[in-house]
Amino acid sequence: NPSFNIDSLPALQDQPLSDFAQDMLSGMASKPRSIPPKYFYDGAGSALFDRICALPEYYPTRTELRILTDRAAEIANHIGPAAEIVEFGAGSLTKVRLLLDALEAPKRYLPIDISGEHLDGAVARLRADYPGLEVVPIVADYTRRFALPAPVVDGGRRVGFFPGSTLGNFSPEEALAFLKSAAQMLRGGGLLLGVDLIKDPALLHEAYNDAQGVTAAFNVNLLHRANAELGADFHPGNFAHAAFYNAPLQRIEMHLVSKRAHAVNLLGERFTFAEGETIHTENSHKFSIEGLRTLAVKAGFGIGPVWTDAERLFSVHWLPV
Ligand code: AVI
Repeated sequence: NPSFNIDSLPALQDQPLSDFAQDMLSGMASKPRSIPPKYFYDGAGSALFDRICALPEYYPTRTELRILTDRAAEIANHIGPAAEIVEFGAGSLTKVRLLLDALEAPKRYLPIDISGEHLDGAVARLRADYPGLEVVPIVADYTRRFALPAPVVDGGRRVGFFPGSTLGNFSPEEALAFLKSAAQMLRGGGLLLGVDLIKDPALLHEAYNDAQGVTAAFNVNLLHRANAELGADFHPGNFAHAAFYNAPLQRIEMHLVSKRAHAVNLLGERFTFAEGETIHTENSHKFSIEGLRTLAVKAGFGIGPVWTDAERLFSVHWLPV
């Protein structure tokens, strides 16, 4: 065919792989296998996470909300005037409402989240309820470098908000790197940071092994996502949810355990699984108040007050910078 032109064909093999594709390939090729937890949060995964937050066993969300509700005035007093709030991993934008109500009229709110789909709906609801507030959603992976718009007011203080103990999903090195870059971004203001505390492992076990199996569905959703977005052929029924407390490392670990010997095809590669072999999908580190403060100081923050609940399940720290 004389009109055939190879340059007009889509160069499939030259197309750059998405971050998810690259991280899945390297995670399946490594031993032990792993998938970074940030990939939990596609549309379906974010909705499952919202259901986890409402579970009777999952104490962190309601405990942190209670602390923020009960101590809002005191917290706002320590934070002082803030021109804008930057929230990392904003999700459904529920907790920030407590801050917006308590702080002295912030002008702008910058919610950052990896899931654009989830953020859009939440932003529309927030705008309707706070008509005077400028809301600028940023769809970004805040575990990597990203840029913030110029400050809304010259010399206006920027306050960071990082609730939910998402810091605990980073490795200790990643947590330090994140806090260092947050300290630079927030200089002149500070960070309001919520982290889960070390506690009775039985309580932790229940929180990550709920009776309704929502956490299991959240974990297995990673495989559905890989099938839908990368054309993989995971059979989710071949994997079981496992979550346990690793006491020496002070973290809950989540894994997907292969129930039988089988193989999976992913982006032209074939990966064999032995029975009992696991894919490590998440670490959720638990902190002591002193441990968190040491980390914050290493990253360049000062130490402000900390608020906890009566049972000392969860902690909210004000870290000025
Ligand atoms: C978002 N992150 C703090 C949750 C946690 O507890 O580590 C994610 C989660 N994984 C299982 N349940 C909830």
